[in-house]
Amino acid sequence: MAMKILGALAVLLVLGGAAEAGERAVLPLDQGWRFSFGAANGAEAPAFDDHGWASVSLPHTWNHVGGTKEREPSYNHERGAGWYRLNFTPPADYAGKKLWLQFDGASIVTDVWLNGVKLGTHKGAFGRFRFDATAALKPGQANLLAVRTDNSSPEAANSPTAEIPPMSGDFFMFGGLYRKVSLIATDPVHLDMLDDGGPGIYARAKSIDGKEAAIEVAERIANDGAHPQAVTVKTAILDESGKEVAASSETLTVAAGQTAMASPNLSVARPHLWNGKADPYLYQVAVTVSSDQGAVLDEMRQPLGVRSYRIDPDKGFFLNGQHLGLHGVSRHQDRPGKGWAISDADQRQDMDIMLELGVNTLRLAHYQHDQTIYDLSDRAGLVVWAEIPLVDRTSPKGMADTPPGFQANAESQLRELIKQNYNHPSIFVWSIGNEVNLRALKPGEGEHAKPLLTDLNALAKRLDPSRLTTMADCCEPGQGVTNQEAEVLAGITDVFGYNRYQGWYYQTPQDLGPVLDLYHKLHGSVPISVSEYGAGGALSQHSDNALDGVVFPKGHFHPEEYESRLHEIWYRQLKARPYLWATWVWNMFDFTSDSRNEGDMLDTNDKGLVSFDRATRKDVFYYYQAQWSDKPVVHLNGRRYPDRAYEVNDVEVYSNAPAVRLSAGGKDLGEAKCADYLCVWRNVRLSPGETVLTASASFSGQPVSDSVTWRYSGQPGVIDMRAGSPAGVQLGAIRYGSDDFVSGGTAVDRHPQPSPENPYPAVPAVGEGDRAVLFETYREGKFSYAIPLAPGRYQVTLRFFEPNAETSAKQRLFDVTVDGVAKLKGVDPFAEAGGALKPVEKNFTAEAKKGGLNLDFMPTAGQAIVSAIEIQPAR
Ligand code: GCB
Repeated sequence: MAMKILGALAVLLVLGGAAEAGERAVLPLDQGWRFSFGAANGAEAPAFDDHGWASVSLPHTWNHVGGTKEREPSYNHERGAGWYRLNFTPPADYAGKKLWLQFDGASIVTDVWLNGVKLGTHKGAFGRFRFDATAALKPGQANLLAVRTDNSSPEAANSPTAEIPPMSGDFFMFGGLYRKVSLIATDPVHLDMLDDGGPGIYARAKSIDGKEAAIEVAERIANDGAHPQAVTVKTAILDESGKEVAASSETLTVAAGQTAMASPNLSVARPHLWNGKADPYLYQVAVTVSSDQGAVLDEMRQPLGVRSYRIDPDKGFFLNGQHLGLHGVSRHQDRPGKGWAISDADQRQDMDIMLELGVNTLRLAHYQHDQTIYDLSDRAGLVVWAEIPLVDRTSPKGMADTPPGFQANAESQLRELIKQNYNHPSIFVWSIGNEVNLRALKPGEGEHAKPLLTDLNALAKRLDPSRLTTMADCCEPGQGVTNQEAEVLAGITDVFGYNRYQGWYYQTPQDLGPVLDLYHKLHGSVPISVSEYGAGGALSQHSDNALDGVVFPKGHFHPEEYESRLHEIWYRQLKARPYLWATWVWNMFDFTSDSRNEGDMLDTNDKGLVSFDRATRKDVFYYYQAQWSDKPVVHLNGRRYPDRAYEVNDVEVYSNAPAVRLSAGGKDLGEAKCADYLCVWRNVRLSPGETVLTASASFSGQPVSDSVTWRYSGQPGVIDMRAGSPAGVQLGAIRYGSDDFVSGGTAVDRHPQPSPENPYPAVPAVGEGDRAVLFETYREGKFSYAIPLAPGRYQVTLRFFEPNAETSAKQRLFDVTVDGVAKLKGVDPFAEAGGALKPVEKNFTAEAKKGGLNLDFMPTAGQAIVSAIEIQPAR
């Protein structure tokens, strides 16, 4: 790009580096700011004394939320006005230039003053915007830039954000100048700087055949000079080596104070297609605006990818005529400590990790991201879903209809999204909303989302007829999802996305496929995708068998293993549905959500495949990497759960090898075949103390292996187990593992659903002391435990109770048998304890055979029940 970027600004230093003819000079304004949070009367005036203010550099936010286990002293979730002041001296030879202040993104409402002169206000936390600073700026002298950014909650009294989407959302709205600010100098005649933050050049391949691509370009040339200007606009298409492969010139006269359009049509012979990750070939559109004397007035380059695509409701996504199965992730733009104020290096690291995972599509949720990530996507060949932050609501709280101010801002954010990103070949769909039928769940709070969505869709089609529109739905009823009040939104946009959490927030993980089939059938002509699916996974929380207990989505126990299991079940169903045009995991990284208090973190959504600090790839990361990337993957699960509750464990590996070999403590345990990228060795017995497990496979003769060290500190032949719970617990000297080795029955947790306000809801205690915790969960029904004990005689203790206070004796009767022989007969917990909610303990000895100890719980009335199982070798 013909741009000169001046080095970091030293405050009060006159900067050198004049803009040469035709070059835009870009002066980064990232250093030397003063900052203060809260009202600061008169802070826009140059004479205002900001000595007491903090010294900060950009990107910056005052908020510090998310990614911690405790409230730390640095925690700051204050929302309101933050003031920034910068004293700077731009080069003297900017005189006579047009000068623009560019903000790459500032949150949420931004007011800008230069030398006490108000330049303007921008509303919206994510778009780029520019103000004309020419009249107020003093080249070669000290200038004072004052900026107020206000991220007040839309629900605060007299909030300036009251009509700016998003009204709410599962992500924290950080405040401040969280992206770059720069001063750009152009000639008075230039490519339009005030076109909704767009580049002023908009190029697309209008039609493509094997022989040529017709490229349509729209260029906006603004004349801010006092006289009409005759200009020649040269448009060239350069190939990757920089060679000109097509060019055209147009001469026009731009009236003073006006903007004129040049609309060249070019043709690229034998176009080299932008073909996703396989070949993300980029051309550039180079536009040169020259005066009639031949002097270059402005120059700019934009990326151009020549590609075509279509999305079929039954067959999915086609790029350049070829089917491409799209699999990827969603991404938010925050980091612990930094919030949204992340660096270019952070953006690149995120992209590197996503590419390491093997994604070929990205949903950049729930708003416009920084240009860096779209640029990187262009170069990596990713298929991007880009969206505006119309989340949860289409109107302020309590209003059913969208008020005009809200509509105007949603439209303005959509214009910014589309114009600023029009030239990115990676972007394929514009999304106009996320879960805006959520409120319809609550009678009386519902909204009429359709009028706004219909208008936004039409606007997107007008601004960019070459791309498809989409949106993400949360709540369409169907298949057991009974929120019948929710509006059906499928069909408003060209294609559609369903955010689905079967098995996490509702229903079971197996319910995902059937509900998609239903929607596919109901909306046969609408291509559908799964725009979100995901589960929480806490790095420090583990389960011996996560599917055998109750996991509360809003609770404090989100075992990492549960996240893995759900993804395995979900993704198998998604892969089996070729009509889905794409799927996106929610989410690539854990992210800030101040409404959450769950898993092992505060203010954090832990559905990432990678931890918030990007340091830890959770096990499930490798499940997807094994199937999406070209990398040979052998990953042993469970490295964050090295202290095992049981002597005998299943060992799992994610791998893209057909089979993997395992050794434990140096002993070869043989090969396991990998079905659906998962290779499992059942009932691996650990030695007392440490056992090193090593999994290895050969990839075209190259060995790849992975090791973990597990420890078992209990006694051989001892099992202490909580039934119905995915979590173990230590009670005095006894370490109980989670529910395991079981088939049948239902796990029950007696706690009410936790909430952020009450993450540990109380439950009436059964029994006294520590042991009461065992009776907070149970398994009931008809069920069996096949406990992998070595042959021998064992002492068995079972603990249970009658959970139903409204019952009486003889309502629940069951036997417990071992290999068909009754050890307990006609157990009646109510009768034995003399009432409900009272603990019962039963003991017997039993023989384990070669296949272990098989306990069968056989109801004869009602359902069998057990809360704890304790086994030790009989003396
Ligand atoms: C959704 C939302 C997303 C949330 C996610 C969750 O459906 O679109 O913003 O973060 O659910 O984790 O609950």
